[in-house]
Amino acid sequence: MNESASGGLTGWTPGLFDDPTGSRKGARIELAPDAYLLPGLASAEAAELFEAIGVVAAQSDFRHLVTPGGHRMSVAMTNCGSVGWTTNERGYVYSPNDPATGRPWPSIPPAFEALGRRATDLAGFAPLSANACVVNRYEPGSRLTLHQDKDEQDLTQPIVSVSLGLPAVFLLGGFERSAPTVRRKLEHGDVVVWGGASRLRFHGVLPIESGSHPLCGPYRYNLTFRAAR
Ligand code: MD3
Ligand code: FE
Repeated sequence: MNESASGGLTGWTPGLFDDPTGSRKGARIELAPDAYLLPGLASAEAAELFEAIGVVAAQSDFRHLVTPGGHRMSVAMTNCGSVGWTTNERGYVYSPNDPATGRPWPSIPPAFEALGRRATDLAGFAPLSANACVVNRYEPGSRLTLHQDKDEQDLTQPIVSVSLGLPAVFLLGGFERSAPTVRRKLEHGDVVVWGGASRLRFHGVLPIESGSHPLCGPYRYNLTFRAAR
């Protein structure tokens, strides 16, 4: 791969970190400058996180947003925090209220806060002061096309992503949509932290394959902790 075109993506070493016996756990894998995969970091607390997702969804249920272009997103989402990511007539916005309920979004569960701090610490970033958490729910076939996360006010702070349930293949790109991408498998309990030089990289998720996960059933969940406001 051409380094300048890819913006410094670190290639995948097949087989080295994907040992099902658990040798991936505890590693810190640099995906690109300032972008780290922490395999299995959340696996021990996955049941607690999954339960907390249920508490959030009981107050603000999952919904399929319609993009400003008029497309129904295949990923269902909800939020917790002092603001949540949603759409309105102006486009994508962080809003203090859930438009579906008219009420504030549920608060960020303590288990999310603690994991966000631990992840930024292990990845070598200053502790994240997240005030928004986007919760994505993928069913088989759901995907996320290449995009940048750039609606947050403080782009100096990283984003922490936590994967639960069915596995996914995510795409990590460069700084233009047309730049080359690398594929990477994300499994239950995996955490990714990206900031600094990689904060505005394009990224996406390939369509999820159907399956059944012992904790999460037919779904993949992804939490992203953000400094949005
Ligand atoms: C970017 N969600 O909600 S971030 C989103 O799996 C979103 O649902 C993804 O993108 C999901 O906006 C999780 C995946 C990711 C991983 C590594 C990155 C994005 C990255 C490294 C650099 C830049
Ligand atoms: Fe994103």
